[in-house]
Amino acid sequence: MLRLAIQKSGRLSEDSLQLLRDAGINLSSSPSRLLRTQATNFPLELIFVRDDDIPEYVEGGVVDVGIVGENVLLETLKDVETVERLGFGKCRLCLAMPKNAAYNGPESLQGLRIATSYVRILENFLAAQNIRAEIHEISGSVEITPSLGLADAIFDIVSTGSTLLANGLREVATVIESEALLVANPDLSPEKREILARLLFRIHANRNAKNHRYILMNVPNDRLDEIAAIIPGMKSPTVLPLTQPGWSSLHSVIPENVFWDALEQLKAAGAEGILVVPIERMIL
Ligand code: PRT
Ligand code: ZN
Repeated sequence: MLRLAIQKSGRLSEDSLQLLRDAGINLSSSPSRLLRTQATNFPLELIFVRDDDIPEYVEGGVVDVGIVGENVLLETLKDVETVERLGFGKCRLCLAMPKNAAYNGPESLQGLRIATSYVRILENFLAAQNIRAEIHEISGSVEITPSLGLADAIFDIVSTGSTLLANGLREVATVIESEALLVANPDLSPEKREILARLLFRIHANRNAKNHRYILMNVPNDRLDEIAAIIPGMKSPTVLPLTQPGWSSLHSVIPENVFWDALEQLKAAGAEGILVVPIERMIL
């Protein structure tokens, strides 16, 4: 049995549960009011906690694995292994100042009062830039401190930037980018490692599927080589004869991020009846 900690309620909760659902893992009860539950079809126990506690629980072996924001992990500096970057919960840790304050690089922060919940990350940044500033540790609503006269700048999480804007602040520097991470205790038993590997296999199959499309088209035989060369597939494409003489059906898998460009080129090169189909699961 592998024990996984996820955020009980917050910005990472729904995406963490969705990751498990996409991996075909069913939970024995609805997680909304519970603190722990088990999967019915996979050797996984789920514990719901505050995100700030996850690195410590994973390091101490209270749980085997956890899903936590990189920002939280970097701040807590716990000895855990990052197993996978999960691609959700994306945000950045930024320095922001009142919109009319001058900023000409990190030296503008010299001697200022900076409010943050991320003291350690900020200290490291300032030390690396050789800047001395007064750090004020605040546990929440950091954005409001400049307008209250408590700070000259803030260092906080930003995603869309609308909270900064609403508080009359502007982003002046990004210090780190963050996303949700799957982290593990470094000393997992071989049995737990194996369950984790099975979970990762499913996560990868989903990610690969999301990042690719299946593409089919009809191609005149005399253009087959030219058209096959356009397709940025993983392997050479499959070619099947059509009943109509002189034509073939060409199938391939292409990366999601290039398929629009490829479509235009394929059409221009004489491909017809092009179909692009989503892939449910993909194992490389
Ligand atoms: O109760 P618990 O301690 O578990 O939760 P929490 O309140 O500490 O964390 P939560 O749920 O707010 O965030 C969990 C994680 O989500 C963070 O640690 C980040 O890794 C990630 N994340 C992604 C964010 C944001 N985006 C985000 N926008 N965390 C916080 N914010 C805040 C931001 O600070 C601002 O105040 O949301 C507000 C809106 O942001 P804008 O820029 O879109 O306006
Ligand atoms: Zn928290």
